[in-house]
Amino acid sequence: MLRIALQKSGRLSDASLKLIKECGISFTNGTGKLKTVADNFPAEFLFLRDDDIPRYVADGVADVGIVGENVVVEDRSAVTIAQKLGFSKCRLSIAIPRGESYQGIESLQGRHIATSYPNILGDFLKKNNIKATIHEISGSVEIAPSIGLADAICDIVSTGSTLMSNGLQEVEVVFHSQAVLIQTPTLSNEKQKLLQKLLFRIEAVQNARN
Ligand code: PRT
Ligand code: ZN
Repeated sequence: MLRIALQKSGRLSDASLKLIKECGISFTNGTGKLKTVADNFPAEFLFLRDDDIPRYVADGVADVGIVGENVVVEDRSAVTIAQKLGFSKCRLSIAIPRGESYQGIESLQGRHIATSYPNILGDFLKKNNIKATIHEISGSVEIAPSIGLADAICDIVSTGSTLMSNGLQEVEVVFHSQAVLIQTPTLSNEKQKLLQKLLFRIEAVQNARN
């Protein structure tokens, strides 16, 4: 049986469940249940917080999982991206207070940047030869500049309206993200076959959508 980790509730949940359903896999999920077995495919679903999914998959507690690429890359767990899924698209961007002048990335030299993505941001700054101080905070990153905690932020942007309402302007896109299917690097032959079957169905769903 293939163990599949999905986000319990959040921005990935609905689209993940829809994809599974369109793959012809059905299950009855009682409210609040954290585990359920599919009716018509040898699979078991685990419902987890998205941040925990890469580690569960890396540890082999789950064989595969659906999570944002941003979380996978930040987490640095030993997992493989088996398939990009094309939903929950967003970007990780750097933003500064609106009206502040910005002359390109050099403007970030020596500044303080608040983020929940210290690894991805750190790599980006290093690649661009920028020395800045990263302040890791776990939520409400957008208020950091207005309370004097940082000069800039690096956070997930979708429509841009959160930046706008916090008086911020997007100045650099650091990373483009979407939901991805991740897998444990070592799967048994039997599970590998089940994954191939699932990937085949996902591809068919994606082709039908385009
Ligand atoms: O509870 P759990 O830990 O499972 O969920 P979570 O609250 O950590 O994550 P969740 O459900 O908010 O997001 C899951 C994934 O959806 C993220 O990891 C991204 O890959 C993807 N995604 C897509 C987004 C957004 N769009 C998004 N807009 N994740 C977060 N946002 C937030 C962002 O942090 C910011 O606060 O929405 C705000 C910006 O949105 P706009 O539209 O105002 O720009
Ligand atoms: Zn989360």
